[in-house]
Amino acid sequence: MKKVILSCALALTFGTAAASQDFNGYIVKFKKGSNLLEQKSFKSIGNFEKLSLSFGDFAKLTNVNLSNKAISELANNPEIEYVEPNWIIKVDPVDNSEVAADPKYSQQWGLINTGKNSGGWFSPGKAGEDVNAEKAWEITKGSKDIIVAVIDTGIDYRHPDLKENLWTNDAELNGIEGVDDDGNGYVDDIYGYDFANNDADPVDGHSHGTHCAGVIGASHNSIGVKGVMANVKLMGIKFLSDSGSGETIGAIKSIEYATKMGAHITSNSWGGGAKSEALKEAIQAAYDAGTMFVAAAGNSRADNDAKPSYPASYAVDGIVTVGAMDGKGNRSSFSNYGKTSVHVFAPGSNILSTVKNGSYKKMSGTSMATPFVSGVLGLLLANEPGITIKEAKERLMESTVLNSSLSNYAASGRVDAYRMLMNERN
Ligand SMILES: [Ca+2]
Ligand SMILES: [Ca+2]
Ligand SMILES: [Ca+2]
Repeated sequence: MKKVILSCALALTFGTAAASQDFNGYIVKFKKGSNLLEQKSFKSIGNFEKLSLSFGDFAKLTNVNLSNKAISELANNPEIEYVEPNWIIKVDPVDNSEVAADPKYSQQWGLINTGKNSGGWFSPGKAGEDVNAEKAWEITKGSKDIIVAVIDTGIDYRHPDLKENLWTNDAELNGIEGVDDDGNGYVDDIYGYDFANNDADPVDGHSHGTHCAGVIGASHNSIGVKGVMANVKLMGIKFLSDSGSGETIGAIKSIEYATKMGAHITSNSWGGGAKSEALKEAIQAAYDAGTMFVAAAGNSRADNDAKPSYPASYAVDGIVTVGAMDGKGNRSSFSNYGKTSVHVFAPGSNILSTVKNGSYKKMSGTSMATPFVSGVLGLLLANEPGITIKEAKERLMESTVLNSSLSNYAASGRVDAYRMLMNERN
């Protein structure tokens, strides 16, 4: 009886999803001890890429077009836990302003909103509607002990404003070319990994990931912009291609890599596809290992309480979902919201940060609000080593400023790094 229910549910998911959501092949989860993958008859179904993850044995099934009946049969195999589509995932859409921006701190209203921040593509804001970074920096500017993984389109790790704050895998940095020096399963992964192209070079050919990285941790030096954290280690994990799209399976591998390599926080400015059990399990496994998952609420102007947006809406405690606000402290017009499912708001309109090839640009999106929160949480973890991620999420949410303009849109309000560090609570 259980199997019938399962396959019905599966068919339903596929039926509704296929109409609106793209996917590439399938993710298969095997039950413990299954040796199906070794069996010849099973291999004839299609091309299986075996994946042994910390939370189970999986395979990515590609080069095959399965009928609903074939999928049901597969799902009903007693050695298979579930089969689901390998969704296509994209960077949250952003306004890619081509206007060259002068790299000046005075334009970074999200850090310190004077109400007069200038710089071309910016309408006057309201003083104080920011994450209160300058006051927070009197307490801490971060620490090189904190690793924040940017899971995105990669990072321009040669960017003069980022290169001092990059995570490196020292065993590989000082190791032998062509050899997996630290035995983590990946050869020459010095700055992170590229799961879009399956190589060890997570350089950013898009700019979205580099922009997020700069919001978190651009150096406080004499050039360009400042990150929320002056000191941090940024891990570059790429699963979104240079055109900005990727697959669920790449997201899963990225989260597993970040967790394994000791990231405290993963910053996730992407979304798309329908629900994936395997992706949820990856986020849960990261949480169980002590890694926080900060997620963009999405840019569809939609209510996530009514219609879930993934990965932001998975029911995993470690997820912090971030909406975007503008320089006046109002919800950015594009931002998703949710009285229960969106946890906090942060600056996300007209955000100046680093982009590829050593440049700077303004972008807008919940994609930009997300790294603000990753950085703010990084300050807390740096200042209070040993704080649990559950406590950190509570501190973040309970110390927000409860703008009336945001009160219908989130479980709390606008992030305030200083109040959070001072343990001020609502
Ligand atoms: Ca390695
Ligand atoms: Ca090596
Ligand atoms: Ca700088």
